[in-house]
Amino acid sequence: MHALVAIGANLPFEGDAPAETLRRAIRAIAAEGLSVRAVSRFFATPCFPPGAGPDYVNAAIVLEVGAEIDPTSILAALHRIEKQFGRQRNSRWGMRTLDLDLLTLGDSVLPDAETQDAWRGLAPEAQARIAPDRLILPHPRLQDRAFVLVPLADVAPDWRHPRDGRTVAEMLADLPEADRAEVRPL
Ligand code: PH2
Ligand code: MG
Ligand code: MG
Repeated sequence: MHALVAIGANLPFEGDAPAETLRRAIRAIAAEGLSVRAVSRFFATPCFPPGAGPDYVNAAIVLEVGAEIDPTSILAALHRIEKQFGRQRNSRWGMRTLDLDLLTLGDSVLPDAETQDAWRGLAPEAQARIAPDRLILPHPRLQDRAFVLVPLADVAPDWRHPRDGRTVAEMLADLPEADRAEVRPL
C-alpha cells in the first residue's frame, strides 16, 4: 500500500535553505524505516495564506507501507522528523522549518466518510477558524491546493480520491490556471 506525503518548508534550519532541509528530511524519513518509493520535483510556491510569510519549497513523496500499518504510527514518525528539524508547533498556517503532511493512505477514509466529507466541504471562513483534532484522510484540503497537487501529480497523477471521485490529475486540472502557474519548479 502507498502513503502520499506532502513536504514543505519556508524557514531556514541550521543554516540550510528549505530545499536542502527537504533533501535531509527525505533521508531522515528513510532512516525512520519508512520506504521512500518516489520523490517529486521541488517547487517554489507562494505562501498560503498570501502574505503570511516567505515562499515555501514544496514536494511530494510516495511511501510504501505494509497493509496492516496503523496510520497514527506513520503520523508519529512524521512528527518526530519535524521535531528533529526544529519544527515548533505554535501557529496553524505559521512559518515552518519543516512540515510533513500525511495526505493519503491507500484509499482509506478516516475517521469515516461522513466526517471526511464534512471537513472537505468546510466553508473557507470556517477553514481559517477551526482545525480537526484527529487524523482526517484524505487530507481535507488536498483537492484545493496547487502547492500540494502540482508535486503530487509528479508521483501519483492517477491516485483517485475515494470520496471526491477525481484523480490527482483531474483535481489539478480543475484548479484555476493562475493557481497552477504560481507553482514553479526550482
Ligand atoms: N503549508 C502550510 C501553510 N501554508 N503555503 C505553501 N505555499 N505551502 C505549504 O506547504 C504551506 C503553506 C501549513 O501546513
Ligand atoms: Mg501543511
Ligand atoms: Mg502539517
